[in-house]
Amino acid sequence: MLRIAIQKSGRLTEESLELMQECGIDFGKSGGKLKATAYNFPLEFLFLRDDDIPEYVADGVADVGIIGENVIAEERSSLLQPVDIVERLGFSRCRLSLAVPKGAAYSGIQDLHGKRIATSFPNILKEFLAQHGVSAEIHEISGSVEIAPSIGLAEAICDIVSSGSTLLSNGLVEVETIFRSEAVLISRPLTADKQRIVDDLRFRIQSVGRAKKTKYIVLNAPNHALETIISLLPGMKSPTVTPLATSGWSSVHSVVPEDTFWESIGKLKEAGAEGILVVPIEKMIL
Ligand code: PRT
Ligand code: ZN
Repeated sequence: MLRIAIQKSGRLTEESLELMQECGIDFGKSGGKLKATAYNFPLEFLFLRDDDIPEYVADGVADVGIIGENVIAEERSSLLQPVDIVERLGFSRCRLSLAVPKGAAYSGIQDLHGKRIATSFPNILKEFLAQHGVSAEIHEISGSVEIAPSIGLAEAICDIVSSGSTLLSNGLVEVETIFRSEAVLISRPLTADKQRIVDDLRFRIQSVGRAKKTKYIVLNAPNHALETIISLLPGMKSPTVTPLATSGWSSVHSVVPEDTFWESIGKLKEAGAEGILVVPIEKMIL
């Protein structure tokens, strides 16, 4: 049995649970429960505050955990046992940025020399400032960092930014991005039995992740255009081509990457493709 720590209630919770579901792992989570056990996979869930997850994994209370990369980067140096990122999960993307009041003179990171910077991420900030040879005073505060300049606590802040609207509504301007974050799966060193379960879980996560980045495409093509159309569809190996009942026409099946999808569709139509169907893929096993 493997124990996974998941945020109890916050920005990571919904997508963490959704990912488990997409991996085919079912369990009953009711209300304020702190623990749950999967019915069909050797996994036990612990629901915790996100800040506690790295320490619980390091101490062995949990074996693995889902956490924002910013939190593990911040806490890593204070953990007594090693904890590693074993999988990037692609959700809860955000950045840790430096921001100054709108209108403040800022021409580069050197302008922060001797200034006070408020943050909840002192370790990441300290490392960034050291790398740039800037010596500033770091004020650690645990929440509402964005109000620090307006109450005279600091000249700049270092905080998590997603859409940027919190900075904007507090009269702040983002001037440097110091860290990019997404949700990650962390693990401590495990016994062979537990490692096998983690490997199985990672295999499922990767299959789900690949499927999200691709679409299944089915189209009809006149046989004279097949060569061009096939060259536009790399597929996993090569596209499947089957004849249609109408002579001179074929049906072509393939997978296309999500990021070049619209570009591919345009080229396929130009080449003579018709009746193009695009279907989501649930899992992609390599
Ligand atoms: O209660 P618990 O301690 O478990 O949760 P928490 O309140 O400490 O964390 P939570 O749920 O807010 O965030 C969990 C993780 O989500 C963070 O560690 C990040 O990795 C990630 N994440 C993604 C974010 C954001 N986006 C985000 N926008 N975490 C916080 N914010 C906050 C930010 O602090 C700022 O106040 O949202 C504001 C900025 O958002 P925009 O959209 O206005 O720029
Ligand atoms: Zn927290």
